[in-house]
Amino acid sequence: MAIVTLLRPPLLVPIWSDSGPLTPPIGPAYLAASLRQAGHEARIVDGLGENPFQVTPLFANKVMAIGLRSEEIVGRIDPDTDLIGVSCMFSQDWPEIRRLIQMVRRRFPGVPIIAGGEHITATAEFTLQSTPEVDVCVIGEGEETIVDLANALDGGAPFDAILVWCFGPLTAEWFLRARGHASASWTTFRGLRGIWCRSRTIWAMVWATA
Ligand code: B12
Repeated sequence: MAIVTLLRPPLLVPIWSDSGPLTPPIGPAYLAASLRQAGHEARIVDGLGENPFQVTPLFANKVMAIGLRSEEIVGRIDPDTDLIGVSCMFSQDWPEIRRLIQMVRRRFPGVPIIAGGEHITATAEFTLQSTPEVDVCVIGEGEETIVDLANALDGGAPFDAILVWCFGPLTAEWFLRARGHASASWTTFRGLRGIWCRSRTIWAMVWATA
């Protein structure tokens, strides 16, 4: 059993905004349910929901972060966690999410960090290039992929036995292909970093081992 902690960042809105949508973290909830069904332990730190009335000005007072501050989110991560997943849904949140990820990496130097969500799906290659703290970017829906990753980490699916989709270096062309086919590859988790997503029915696969 792997202990997986899923992080939802605070909500960022312009400083002039008079509201921010308070919504439940459905994506992380789905991931947590999948992990639990697969026998793993899943915990969510809901950066918005755990303190929805706290407002923190950020970035020279241009935006407000609603919810927990990133430092507080990091403080709520279980020290025994085996895997940390960060949900990145909105691109406007990315500058703060990146700061959060960097803090997580400092606090948990040996724990794999995976990122997913709408923003990551659109910018996986950029994320890997610009944010070395991220080990894996998951494209698209993450329910199956996160279980695969937790299984791999847990030893249930030995890395060497995992069938992977390899598409070579992460070029722009490669990424467009991945996006176009709503699919991805596994090139990571043992030192290598990469993009991984599942849709084995569509992708023209090259089978390989990690
Ligand atoms: C519902 C919705 C809303 C709702 C609720 C938003 C919320 N805070 O939850 C409302 C109406 C409030 C809303 C508002 C906005 N939205 Co909206 N919204 C959606 C919509 C239609 C569905 C999102 C959803 O709930 N999906 C269902 C859940 C289960 O899926 P999910 O969250 O994506 O999670 C899955 C994967 O992403 C992945 N995943 C997610 N996190 C993680 C983490 C890890 C570790 C892993 C491995 C995987 C993973 O696995 C999950 C399970 O499959 C999407 C478009 C779409 N079809 O996806 C746009 C979308 C997310 N919204 C978008 C935008 C731009 C906005 C607004 C900024 C619009 C505006 N100008 O005000 C605001 C921002 C609001 C905010 N900051 O909260 C864009 C985001 C693009 C971007 N790169 O930033 C999208 C993609 C639409 C689009 N194509 O333009 N939105």
